[in-house]
Amino acid sequence: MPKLIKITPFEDQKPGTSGLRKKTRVFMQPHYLEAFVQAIFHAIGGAAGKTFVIGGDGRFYNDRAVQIILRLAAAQGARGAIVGQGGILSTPAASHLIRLNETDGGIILSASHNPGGEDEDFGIKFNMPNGGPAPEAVTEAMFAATKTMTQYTTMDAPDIDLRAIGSTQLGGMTVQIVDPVADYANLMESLFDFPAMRTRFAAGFTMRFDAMCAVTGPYAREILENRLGAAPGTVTHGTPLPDFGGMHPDPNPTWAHELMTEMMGDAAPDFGAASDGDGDRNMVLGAGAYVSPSDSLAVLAANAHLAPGYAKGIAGVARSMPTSAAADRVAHAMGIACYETPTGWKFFGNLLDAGRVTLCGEESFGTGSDHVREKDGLWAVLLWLNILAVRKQSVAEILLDHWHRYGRNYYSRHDFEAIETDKADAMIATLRARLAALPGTKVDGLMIVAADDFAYTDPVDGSASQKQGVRIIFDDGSRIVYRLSGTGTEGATLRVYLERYQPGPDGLQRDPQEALAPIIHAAHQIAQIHAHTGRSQPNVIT
Ligand code: G16
Repeated sequence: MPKLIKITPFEDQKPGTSGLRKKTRVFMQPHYLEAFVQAIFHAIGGAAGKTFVIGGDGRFYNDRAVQIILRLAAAQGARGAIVGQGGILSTPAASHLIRLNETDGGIILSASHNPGGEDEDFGIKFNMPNGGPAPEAVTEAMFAATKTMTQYTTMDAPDIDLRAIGSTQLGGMTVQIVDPVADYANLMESLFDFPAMRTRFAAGFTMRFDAMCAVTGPYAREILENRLGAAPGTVTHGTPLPDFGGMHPDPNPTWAHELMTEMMGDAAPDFGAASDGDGDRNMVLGAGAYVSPSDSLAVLAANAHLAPGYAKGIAGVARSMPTSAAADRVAHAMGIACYETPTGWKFFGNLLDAGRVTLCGEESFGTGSDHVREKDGLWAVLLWLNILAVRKQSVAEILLDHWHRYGRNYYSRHDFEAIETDKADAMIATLRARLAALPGTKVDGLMIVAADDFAYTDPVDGSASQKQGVRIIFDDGSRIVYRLSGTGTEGATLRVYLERYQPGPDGLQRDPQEALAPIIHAAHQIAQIHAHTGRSQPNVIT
């Protein structure tokens, strides 16, 4: 029997870049998760008669949250729920299940790359029937609903056994527990040249995949070790743990330091990769070679046709504004469209649905294609593997060849984490107030030719988004972008994105920090980072 629970509305349930992310204990408060799920149902016109995919990255509270969501959905007349066994689904696998089963959307539980545990982070987001994150109009409707949410409907029912694959009933709702890996692995096999990759592994090609004790472990083991024949032990930290083994599951040089050390060492495997908490991010490395995410997108765009799923070519490429313009150069040379969107995978959805682009990527270690509507860590790793298998060159050789052909967009992101929010806001406000006066002025001898706050109008549905990052552009095309992260849960994170183009053929193999040094210095001067925040050094550099 459905039962109505009266509550006082929560005032802090505003979704950020990718859903609602908070400390786990915030979500564990009575009624907190329920209120947000009720707001999701409200924003999509109710749950009655609908089917949803439900799953998460296995972090602390994942299992309990799945049970809560199932009870709300069943009590409100949902027809069905497709749940990953154990409540587990990587974000790209959830996106695929939504599309494969043509459901009315899905609820994904994850705080992505943020640490997990009772004292760490938790998150929830809704994905649309196209498999992609809810666009801003829908997340705004959810937020509006939370502000007046005075009741929700649930039911008294015992927990479902999430480990038992098969169908069961919860009230009038059919709950189908599915293998979280199989359909996703089949999709990958349909896109890539598995025989070529198998041959390569059989010939002694070596790889390390660091799953960071997060959700991709079982996916990577099945695909890399079982289906492609990579040596057992290729996948490390392959068992998902509720606290990710205390690791920070963010695949970047700072947090995936174990993999970095191995790949930069004397006994490095041929190829290295890591993924994040929910499996949508990736970092890619060769022996002695780090591939920046912006370069990765450009290399994948230039070589995608080598994989069977993209043999016909790609329609276009999209990147988030702070991502480097490396992919633009490839698109230009190929004569295909290139789009620049705000940060957030949700902004790629319309372009993918409309067939305007095939590949998308972001500097924040996200790459994907139109096979799902999320970024996809293992997909990117497999496309790289496919390219390596066909070209029979090393990662370093492929990178160098790419830079010789297109020039190199030196790129780095400097993060200043856990700044006091009011100080970060004041810094950005001061910067915004100065934007009109900056063009025509010099900083450290560098001439500023343009300064603005990025605004975007979606070319498909005309929706507009303002204030998506402050851009400072110099006369040689170099660029600084300042943004405050929309995914943190503690204070503010200032992201400073730095880029400089080197045409080549000389100067292509410098250390990015050294190549960008004048721009880094100018970035501190222009925004007065130390004066505003007390910080003179970033704590994460990617
Ligand atoms: C999310 C979004 C990405 C975004 C990233 C960083 O990724 O889906 O589109 O680039 O956050 O956003 P921010 O700079 O606002 O922190 P994920 O992997 O956290 O879901």
